[in-house]
Amino acid sequence: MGEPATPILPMAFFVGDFNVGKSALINALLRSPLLSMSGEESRSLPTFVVAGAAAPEVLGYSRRDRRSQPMTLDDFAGLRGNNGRAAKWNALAASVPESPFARLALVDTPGMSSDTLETMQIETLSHQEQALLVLVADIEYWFAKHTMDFIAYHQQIFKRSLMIVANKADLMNASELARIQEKAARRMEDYGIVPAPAFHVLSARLELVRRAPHDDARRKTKAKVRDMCDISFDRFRLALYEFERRCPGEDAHLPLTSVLQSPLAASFLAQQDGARV
Ligand SMILES: Nc1nc2c(ncn2[C@@H]2O[C@H](COP(=O)(O)OP(=O)(O)OP(=O)(O)O)[C@@H](O)[C@H]2O)c(=O)[nH]1
Ligand SMILES: [Mg+2]
Repeated sequence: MGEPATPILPMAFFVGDFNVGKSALINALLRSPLLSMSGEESRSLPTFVVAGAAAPEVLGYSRRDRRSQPMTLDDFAGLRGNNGRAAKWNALAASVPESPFARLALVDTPGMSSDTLETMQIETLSHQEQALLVLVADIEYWFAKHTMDFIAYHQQIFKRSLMIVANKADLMNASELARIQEKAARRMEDYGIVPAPAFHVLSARLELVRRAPHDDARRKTKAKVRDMCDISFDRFRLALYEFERRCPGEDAHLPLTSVLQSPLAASFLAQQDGARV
């Protein structure tokens, strides 16, 4: 109503099964443990993370009155899983100085079961050209049929705006990793996933402590595996920068409330609501 239209921010949606490391990947990109990670199934709230000023800012989008409300970092951190307090909110947003992306919002989404091809109901996202889908799989399940079904399904919707991450590569040995990497495109194409999307085998865990070479997780991982994971993570990071660069727009930080109001976020949240009914 007389206000300037909210700009459409590019957004990378991290999507995948429970516990595959969606939140860990975003934390690794930020190199900061902003989002809670857990080994248990948790329907975490969709969380939009953008770059912001010196001090972090967080807010919740209230389910009842559809308004954004500021919250403290402690409250934000306490909203793990789908506990009673989380039910009040539809989504969370955070702006943090650690984000290396000028405009790209990193969107953590609730885990879902790829086994049953549960989806996020994202068939009709408006401004889909500004959205990148980062499909995250646990590398342990790379050879499972449901992993391929999951990719095939989302590729039909997202065409080329799709990227695959096989996470937890630190749990494999170097020759297994090399074999998976080498054959990934062929495996997807054999499955009818054509053209095969970009594929990244990496480790969020190792990346999170990349600047801490004496950290146990890095020390206990074989050098060859570590190097493969680091190189692969750098490529993944670069691919996200390239996506951001391809999306039109200015590099100015928006107020956090307008992140959730941007048409792409709004259409994502509307569909999530529908999915929960
Ligand atoms: N070994 C290993 N473990 C990881 C890696 N990334 C994440 N994890 C662990 O996997 C578990 C799940 O990580 P999360 O980031 O919470 O996974 P998620 O996909 O966000 O899970 P939900 O939000 O519950 O769907 C945690 O215990 C993490 O510490 C990794 O690269 N290597
Ligand atoms: Mg999570």
